[in-house]
Amino acid sequence: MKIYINGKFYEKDQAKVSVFDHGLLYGDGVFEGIRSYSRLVFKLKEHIDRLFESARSIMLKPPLTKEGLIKAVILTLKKNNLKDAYIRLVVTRGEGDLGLDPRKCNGNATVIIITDKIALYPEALYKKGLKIVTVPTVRNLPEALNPQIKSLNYLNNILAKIEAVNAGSDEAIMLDSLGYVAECTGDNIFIVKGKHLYTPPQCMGTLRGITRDAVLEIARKEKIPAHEHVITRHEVYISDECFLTGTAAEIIPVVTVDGRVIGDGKPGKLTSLLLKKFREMTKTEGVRY
Ligand code: PXG
Repeated sequence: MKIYINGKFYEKDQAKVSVFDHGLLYGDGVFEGIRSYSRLVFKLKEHIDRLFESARSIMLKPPLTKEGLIKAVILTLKKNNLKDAYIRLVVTRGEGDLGLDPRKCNGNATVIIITDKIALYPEALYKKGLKIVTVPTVRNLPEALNPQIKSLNYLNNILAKIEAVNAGSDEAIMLDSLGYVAECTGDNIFIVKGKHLYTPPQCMGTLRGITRDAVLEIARKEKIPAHEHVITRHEVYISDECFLTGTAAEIIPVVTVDGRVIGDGKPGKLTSLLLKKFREMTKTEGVRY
């Protein structure tokens, strides 16, 4: 495995950054999780745009242009000869003396690109569906650490994941500070009621997921009415179908939430249709390498 760090490639056991990197010391940095399918990188431009937006918000200047980063991602995929891959793109504030002040890093941001085989939920779970719970840890307040910033500081989500695991559950629903459904630890959430699709708006504690956007795009094409609307736990409990979306999981059905059975307790029809259309999209759209 060849890992890209600041323009050079290293074997896995040699791929190291300094203990003074502010990404490690303070979680000061941003990242993206991207996937490629049969040598097509899915929504690469959208991921790079989101990375640059996260970076701009925390006043971190990536050392490469968008085009330069795209080239670096493609080069890393080629070097590793991966047809289907999970790509982790990380930009940290870089190496600097102790202390929060980003100026200590002198603008020497670190770029890391790891490409690996994809580790997914087992296929059986797509047929069976996930059992998930709502957890006590609420999603970060947008006015404190906006969830739109895909930063290296993921403790908010990790705490929620720990609570889900402790409850013997596959995933966690995180609420926003008003008690509305926000998202899961690394996925967005959708419900189906009647013929309508609902997902929380991105303004309160919800990352604008690229898979979420792809599902909304498919819904528009298929003339499925889709709404970005606040969702309560009650609305999830009485929904006909529920599913999660994310780069790693794609579209995965949910069959119970807080012990309430969703619909008939099996992955729903609309969920399966959307997954089928999504997989078609990943086969035809993307940047080829
Ligand atoms: N919400 C959060 C909080 C996320 O971190 C998503 C939604 C889905 O977004 P995309 O753009 O992927 O549809 C994410 C996704 C991983 C991993 O390594 C991925 C994410 C976060 C943490 C880990 O699987 N991001």
